[in-house]
Amino acid sequence: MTRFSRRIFLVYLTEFVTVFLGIFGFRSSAKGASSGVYKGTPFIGKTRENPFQKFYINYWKPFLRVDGERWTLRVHGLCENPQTFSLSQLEAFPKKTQTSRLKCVECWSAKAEWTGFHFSELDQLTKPLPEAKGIVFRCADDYLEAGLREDFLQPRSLMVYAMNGKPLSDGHGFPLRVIMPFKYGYKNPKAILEIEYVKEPPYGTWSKIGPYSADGTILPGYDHPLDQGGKTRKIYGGEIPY
Ligand SMILES: Nc1nc2c(c(=O)[nH]1)N[C@H]1C(S)=C(S)[C@@H](COP(=O)(O)O)O[C@H]1N2
Ligand SMILES: [Mo]
Repeated sequence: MTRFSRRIFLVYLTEFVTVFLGIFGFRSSAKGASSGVYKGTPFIGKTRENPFQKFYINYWKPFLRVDGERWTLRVHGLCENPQTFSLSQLEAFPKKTQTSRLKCVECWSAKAEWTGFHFSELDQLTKPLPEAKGIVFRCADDYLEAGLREDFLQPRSLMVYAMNGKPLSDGHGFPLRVIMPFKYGYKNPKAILEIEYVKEPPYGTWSKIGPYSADGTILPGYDHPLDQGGKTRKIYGGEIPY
């Protein structure tokens, strides 16, 4: 082998090993998540296994957990004062706590007590321009969701960092998520990294692919509450009040 072809060979070998490890590394983490071996792996993924049977976890893609000490929330776009916040700055806003049900468009729902702050706290500091009608959220798993600013300003919409009295778990969206109980789960982005004020909300990850509406308001139909044994019941549209 000439020196040149040996170098080419080594480059190919390195690439092959990287791809091979990439595929199997990913597989084993995905398998870990679905068999409930969730803690102890640095990857966060989707799971419905114990201990998550009373509140499933949905994530678009597996991702490395967010480091709360280094994490900052960047708020930018159509506003006078783009700003970056640390978690402790967000925790210093006036606290709001509410119990509400999260309803996935796949039919299950589950209930929790959520604590955080109202979106208007951010608005007061960042001062969105009058044309900023939409808000975009970009998340750690490459998920994107968006909506009308007027919906985020509704009294039941919350920016949440704690669930049932404890900081959000990685699975449920550490360090920051949206809770909007009158919209389907997919309008409740988790593990938020960045917020952008825009003129018009674009389609989010799910409404771009699937038959899910961009608006995401809960429609009349049926629900299967996990905390009540998944029994079928009728719902009437909007927030499920029980
Ligand atoms: N970052 C991110 N947020 C997300 C999702 C996601 O895939 N990635 N899935 C959404 C969907 S479809 C649902 S039903 C809820 C589920 O919230 P949970 O995982 O806390 O039960 O999260 C929403 N937020
Ligand atoms: Mo969902």
